[in-house]
Amino acid sequence: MSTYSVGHSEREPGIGWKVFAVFAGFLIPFVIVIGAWLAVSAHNARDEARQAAASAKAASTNSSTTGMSTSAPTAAAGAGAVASPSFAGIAPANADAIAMRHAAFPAALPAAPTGPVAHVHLSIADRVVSVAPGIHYQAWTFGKTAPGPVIHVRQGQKVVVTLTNGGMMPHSVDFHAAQVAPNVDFSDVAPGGSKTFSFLASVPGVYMYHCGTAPAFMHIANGMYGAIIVEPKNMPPAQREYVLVSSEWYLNAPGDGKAASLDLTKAEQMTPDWVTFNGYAAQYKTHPLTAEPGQTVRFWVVDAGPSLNTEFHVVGTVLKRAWINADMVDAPQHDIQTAVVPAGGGGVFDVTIPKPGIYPFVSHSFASVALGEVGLLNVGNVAGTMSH
Ligand SMILES: [Cu+2]
Repeated sequence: MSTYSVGHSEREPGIGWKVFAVFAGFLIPFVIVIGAWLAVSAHNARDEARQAAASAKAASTNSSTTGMSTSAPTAAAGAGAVASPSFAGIAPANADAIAMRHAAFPAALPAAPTGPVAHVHLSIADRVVSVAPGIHYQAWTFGKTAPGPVIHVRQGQKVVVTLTNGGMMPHSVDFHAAQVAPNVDFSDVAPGGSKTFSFLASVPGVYMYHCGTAPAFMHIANGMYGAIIVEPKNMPPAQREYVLVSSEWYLNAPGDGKAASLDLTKAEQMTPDWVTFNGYAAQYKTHPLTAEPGQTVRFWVVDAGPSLNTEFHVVGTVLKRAWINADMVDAPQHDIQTAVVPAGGGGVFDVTIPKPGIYPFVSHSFASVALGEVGLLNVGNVAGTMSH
């Protein structure tokens, strides 16, 4: 028995190894087949991911170029869309000469019409505009420029707006100064069409106007905005009055050759190539605004966005009077260093500078200065310039 027992115990491993060998004979090929299948699946998955990324990029490129001129653009660039690289600061070799030749957007506040009614004519046109020295952009404009014309009316006037659409798609105009039913008065005008509506300029301030056609984000980013000043009845006097409209530009190409158009992904990510006062980077550095020592200079500032605020600041002085949010009914605040003008909002700021010199005005969000949101106020017609 013991032998048997021993023998039995000695024979058991032998049988086990045979069973294992037979089992392994099936198992090992099975594992190899499964492994090969997993490897092929992973390879296919990588291919599919690459194809999806390529399609997304193609869709993004399409929406940034041809999509801009279609009649049914969408608001979002699409999942996985990739922004084009930054074109910030690109300048041709003769950029300084181009900047000198460029006629600066007139910042001086135009006169308001007299009488009880102010007639405003806005013509929409697709135009190539310059946004920086030598940099061109295919814009949608009010009145052939971006920003559109400065509109100045007086509190209590009836504003009669005639909008004519010379563009390729429906557009509209939304006045932040108006209190009207937007679905009626801010409704779309078809290409070639025209409409007239009116509102009472009852609340004073400096307001944005813009195209409100969906997606308004795209229409604003393409240049369809401007400022309307509803001047209060009793404003303290100012000897110089300037209007500044800040905005961002998001380019799908450098724009130093062929005009760039909108990179919607870049706009969604709020990574502009240029940020400007009155549509052109640093134009009032080359062509400074002017004042005499001791004069009160009033800045009517609108931030058109579409997305970034302006932190308005004048270097070398304080904002003596500041109507924050363009609230012109309550008394102004005094002696402000920097005031936020929110995207879609406005502010009115008075400075009085006794000493001759060159005083930069900026958005103190300094990335915007680097991208062009800077100008100069030359007090006393002094020589030289000033970097900031
Ligand atoms: Cu529009």
